[in-house]
Amino acid sequence: MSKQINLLKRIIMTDGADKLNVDLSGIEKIITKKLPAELGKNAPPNFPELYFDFKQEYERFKEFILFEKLIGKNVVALGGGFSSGKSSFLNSILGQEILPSDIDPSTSVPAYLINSDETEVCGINAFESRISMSPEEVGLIAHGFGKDDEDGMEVTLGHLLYSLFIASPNQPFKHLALLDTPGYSKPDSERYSAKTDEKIARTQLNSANFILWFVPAEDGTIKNSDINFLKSLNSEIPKLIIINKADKILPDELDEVIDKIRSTVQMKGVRVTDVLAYSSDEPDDYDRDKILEHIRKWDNAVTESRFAYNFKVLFTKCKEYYDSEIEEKQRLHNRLSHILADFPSDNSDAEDYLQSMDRESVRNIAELKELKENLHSIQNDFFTEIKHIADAVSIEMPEPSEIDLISDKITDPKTVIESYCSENGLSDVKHKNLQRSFTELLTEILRDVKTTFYDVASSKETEETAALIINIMEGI
Ligand SMILES: Nc1nc2c(ncn2[C@@H]2O[C@H](COP(=O)(O)OP(=O)(O)OP(=O)(O)O)[C@@H](O)[C@H]2O)c(=O)[nH]1
Ligand SMILES: [Mg+2]
Repeated sequence: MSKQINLLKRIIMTDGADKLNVDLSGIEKIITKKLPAELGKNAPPNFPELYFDFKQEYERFKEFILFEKLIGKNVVALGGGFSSGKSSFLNSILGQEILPSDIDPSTSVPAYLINSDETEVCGINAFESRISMSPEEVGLIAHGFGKDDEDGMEVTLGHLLYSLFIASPNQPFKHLALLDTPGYSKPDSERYSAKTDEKIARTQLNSANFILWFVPAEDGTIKNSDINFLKSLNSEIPKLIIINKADKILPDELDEVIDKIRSTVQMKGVRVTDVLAYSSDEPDDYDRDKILEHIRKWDNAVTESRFAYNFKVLFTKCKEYYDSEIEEKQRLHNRLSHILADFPSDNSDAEDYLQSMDRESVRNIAELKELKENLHSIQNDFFTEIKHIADAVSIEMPEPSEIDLISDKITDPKTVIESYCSENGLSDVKHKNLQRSFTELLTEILRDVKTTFYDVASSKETEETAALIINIMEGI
């Protein structure tokens, strides 16, 4: 306990000496004041969720500033249900029991692991100060100060920390940050704070460049909640499913589970790189080498930071909403103008009423257009400010003028080919099979060429690629 108290003192009594050296007040004013005040007017119905994700993305961005060794690294995030063995997997890959693992939910703070010549551990507290820690102290974070008899709640040091950074020579991937996250589901959600909830896990995984998703082998299948969660993640981020704790079932059963999960994810439309088996208890017996091969490939992949794309989602969704509202009001205005043009002259009350409706729709259109312009100017202010900060700390970020060029709708080739086929009457079974294999091939090739291809390729280019493939298919 005295060790915990000592760490607690350092977490809460920090003098702030190791604070951020960049001024974030301008950007935070935009995020917390200007954005909700302006965009909150006539906002899309899902604005609260979009705004939540946006703020979370900003928290991820801040982590890169707080721990500058993350800059330039590809992030591989580990996700999955609680106790699916994420932390044990990392310990086993590192050959070092650095992360706490337990039958109870044990990871309460997201932890980034990077390669470094020297071992260094630090945590970020609620005041955004850095607290240096010893590797042994990482284990203390998950443990509490004893459960309260009344509600069974336990306060842990994890409640006081935002994130952890562990640099170690045992982390073998020089260009990767491995991100251990708290399980997205908890056994008894009443007892766990919102801090560890599904939404946070989602933004953590969506900010990553690659995802390892853990499914315990003894579950025998992939849960619907996992499928729904995976589907809610950006489909462009490569995802490798790991059937973990493979030692807990018989080899024959394992083969069946792998086949079942492969077909389930395919049937449910979740695009995954592969489904492989692992055991931290018996690492040599399963697909360790294949998993490491994927991770090594990711270590050498050239990726683009996801920040700009993820920040843009909020602006894009608001713009799409304004556009659809403008379109609807425009249609109403056209219809009313049409009716009023031939309106019988003997019914002036009705005509007055329709005219006032028409004036209202014209006013609405003007207001929405003004909101759209404001939106663009806030987008510009936001990206100008964030670029300024990003430049100061060498985080890659496009110029504000380039933001509009980031593809709004990320088009996956399968969808493009499928819609092309149905529009062109090519949807018979034979073509469907061909279509699937070509799409898989295309997806695979493009993923190897450049993971972020779809972030930068305009949908026209993707469509042209798809059309070319269909031409080849028709020639077979
Ligand atoms: N038999 C077996 N048990 C394992 C394996 N991997 C993890 N475990 C056990 O499963 C439990 C949970 O492991 P963790 O590594 O803490 O799981 P986690 O996904 O990090 O859990 P949270 O951080 O709470 O979400 C622990 O008791 C581990 O000892 C494995 O490969 N085989
Ligand atoms: Mg864990």
